[in-house]
This record gives sequence, structure tokens and C-alpha cells, in this order.
Amino acid sequence: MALYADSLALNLLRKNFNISNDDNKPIIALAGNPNTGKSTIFNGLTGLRQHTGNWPGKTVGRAEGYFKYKEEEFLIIDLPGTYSLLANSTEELIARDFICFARPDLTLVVADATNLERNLNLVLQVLELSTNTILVLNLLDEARRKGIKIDVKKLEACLQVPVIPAVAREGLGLEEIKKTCYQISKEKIKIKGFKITYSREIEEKIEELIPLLKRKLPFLQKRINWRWLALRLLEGDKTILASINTYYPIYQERVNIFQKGEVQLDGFNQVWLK
Ligand SMILES: Nc1nc2c(ncn2[C@@H]2O[C@H](COP(=O)(O)OP(=O)(O)O)[C@@H](O)[C@H]2O)c(=O)[nH]1
Ligand SMILES: [Mg+2]
Repeated sequence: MALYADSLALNLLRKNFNISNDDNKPIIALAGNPNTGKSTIFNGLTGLRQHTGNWPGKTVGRAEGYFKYKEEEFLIIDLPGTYSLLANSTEELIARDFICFARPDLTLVVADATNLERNLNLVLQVLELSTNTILVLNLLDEARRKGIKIDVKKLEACLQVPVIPAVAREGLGLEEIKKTCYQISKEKIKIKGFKITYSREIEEKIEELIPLLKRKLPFLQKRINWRWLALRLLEGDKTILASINTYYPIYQERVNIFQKGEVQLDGFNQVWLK
């Protein structure tokens, strides 16, 4: 019963993102830096089974579609191309809020294999928010042409997520993407996901903050990654509280205690809490 109520609540919340998913298909978010081949992958997976429009209330384009593997059908949403999830632009805000609040079952992050170092920034940020992440290493033909060799197994071991090599323009890797989505959502294979450990000072603050957040914002239990939320607050990110207000409007009073500074988190974020 609780589970049923939870899925109803989640479906209701997902309507904010224009998602109708009353038949509870697994939802896949497609993230990545611009020009990594995200649209090529999206088109390759969905074919003609797609629909385009704008994100609600925004002039940013949005595409959603379906793909099937065996008997299972997946709903895939193409997020705006971004370099980070820090909510510094409308695109970043959309991508972050989608992963944080619409809670996709899986996030596929597409990375440009010719520029892995830069692309890993977003991969790590997505992983920090949700371990249900798969890395698609695209443009491998370009990488090969440039003499770049990537040890996929090693990368997989480091990040502790599935890494799928792809040349999307030639359709290579798409079958593996579908199969991996299926295995993870259907066979409930757990993705461990690399966890960044910060300096002792920051880790102590996180430890201190999490119980306080759980106490003050109990409605977010099982609905948010507490460690990630603590990190955002420690870095003084105001946009996350605004987004919680947007997606959980009936709890605004509780969120406001942080905004008004009634609850002191001290240290890093004193400045903006005042
Ligand atoms: N060489 C090569 N080009 C690709 C590959 N995947 C996509 N592209 C090309 O890269 C460009 C950007 O792709 P697009 O899907 O629009 O990227 P997006 O901005 O991430 O959506 C297009 O010209 C694609 O044809 C690939 O695996 N190899
Ligand atoms: Mg695109």
C-alpha cells in the first residue's frame, strides 16, 4: 500500500516535468555535455516513437520517446546538454531538477571519448546525485582516429558503473545500452557507483547536517539523496531550496526555516542563511 501511494505521489510529481507515466514504465534520463551524440543515441533508440516540445514553462527543447527490449518498454527523456548540474543556467537547472526530483530509474550519461577528462566532470556530478547511472562512451571512432585508447574495463572498475562503448552514428552500442537498461531495471542489478570522499572537515559537516535535514525535512525521506542535499547546502546553493519549494509546495514552511536562517547550519553557509 505504501509502495502504491509512493508511486502515485511520484507520478504526480513527474507531471511537473510533463511526464505521464501512469503505466509505470521504467524512466531513463539521457544526460551529457553538448555535442556528445545524445540526440543521435536518442534517435537511434526511439526511432519514430518520439515526441518533441519544450520543458514546461521554459523555452528549452525537450524530447521524449520509447524503446523496447524483450517485453519491456522504457520511457526515455533527452535532458538539455550541460557541462554540469550546478544549476547555473536554465539547462543545468532542468537537468538537475529532473534527476533529483523526477527520480528516473536510470540516467545514461553520454561522454565524448575524445575529451573524457572534461566529460567526467558531469559523470561524477550525476553519480553523486544518483548511483543508478550508466556511462556511454561515444565517439569512439573519433577517439581511435586521434590515437586515444581507453581502457573500458578499468574505467568501469574506477567508476563502479557500467560503461558502454559506442559509435552512435553507426548504431554501435545501442543494443548494449538497451540490454543494460533491461538488466538493471528488470533483473535489479545494483550499481554501486563511485563515491567521492571529501576532506575530513567537509565529511564531518555532512555527517552533522544529514540528521538535521532528515529531522527538519522528513517529507523528503526516500525522495532525495541526503548526502547530495547536504553538499549543496554546504556550498551555499540556494537554488536547491527553491526547487524543493517548487516540487513540494505544501511543505514550504519547513523549507523556509533554512532560508530564513532559523536553523543555523554554520560554517560554510552562514552568509546566505542570514
Ligand atoms: N564520428 C562520430 N560522430 C558522431 C557520433 N555520434 C554522433 N556524432 C555526430 O556528432 C554530432 C553531434 O551529435 P548530436 O547527436 O547532435 O549531439 P548532442 O548535441 O549531444 O545531441 C553530429 O554531427 C553527429 O552526427 C559518433 O559516434 N561518431
Ligand atoms: Mg541534442
